[in-house]
Amino acid sequence: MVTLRAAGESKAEIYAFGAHVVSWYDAAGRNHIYNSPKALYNGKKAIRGGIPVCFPQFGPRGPLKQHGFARTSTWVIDDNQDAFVPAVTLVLRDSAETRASAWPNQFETKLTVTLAADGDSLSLDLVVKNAQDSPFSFTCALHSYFACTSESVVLSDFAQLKYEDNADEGKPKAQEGDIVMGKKEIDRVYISTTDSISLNEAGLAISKVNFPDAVVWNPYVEKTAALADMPDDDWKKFVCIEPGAIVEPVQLEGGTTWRGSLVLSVDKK
Ligand code: TA6
Repeated sequence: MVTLRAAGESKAEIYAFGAHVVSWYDAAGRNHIYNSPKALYNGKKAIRGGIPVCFPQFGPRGPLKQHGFARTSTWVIDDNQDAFVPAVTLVLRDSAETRASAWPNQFETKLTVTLAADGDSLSLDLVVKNAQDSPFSFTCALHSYFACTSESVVLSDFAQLKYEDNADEGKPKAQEGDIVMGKKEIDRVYISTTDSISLNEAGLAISKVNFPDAVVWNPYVEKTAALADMPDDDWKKFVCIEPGAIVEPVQLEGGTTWRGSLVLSVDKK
């Protein structure tokens, strides 16, 4: 695990397994990331909570296992780290195992996590390089579990947007007004979303670049009871807002690079 530190009580912790951010404490010492106390850290199962990197497949949208192999692979720390900046770059490259998978492409994926000097912002930059001559496509998301009281969360940045309702057989729908969380299972892929999203209940500003879609998820009672690695009541303690490139797979020409960014900031309004 890499720990980044900056002003005040700020820190961020990232596991090499999955390049998985598991905490971000702001300068005042508030952890904005939810982690399940029943998460497994066995190097096999994806860690429940934090910010799983879903790549090269989001969800069941393709031939790979749910959310692809990136979150259950061990990434390596990139060589040229600047020890004086609270940041770390982790790298995942194709391997015999991935080349034998149903997504056999040559790639190099990097995740750079940067803690701002004042500790009140954390950014994640995901860079995917096509390391072969032929093109490939992928879907991805930063599956962020934000610590908050889900029953108090109202999201106002999705009005009028189209979404796929995965709590209702994936039916295409349109969002009317605010999303009120904590009343039922919410599992929606919002399409062509705004790049600034406010999680007011948690005092968090979420901004994204080049992630056209965003998933909003809270499993509520029944789905949470079916999760072995989450306490039954913990649906009350988080909302997932997951910037992603999901509905339209990214088509990447040989030798080219795709980049998506997520910046989380304490909302100082
Ligand atoms: O958050 C969107 C989603 O695809 C949900 O459908 C739910 O399955 C969630 O991801 C968690 O997936 P996981 O494989 O981590 O249990």
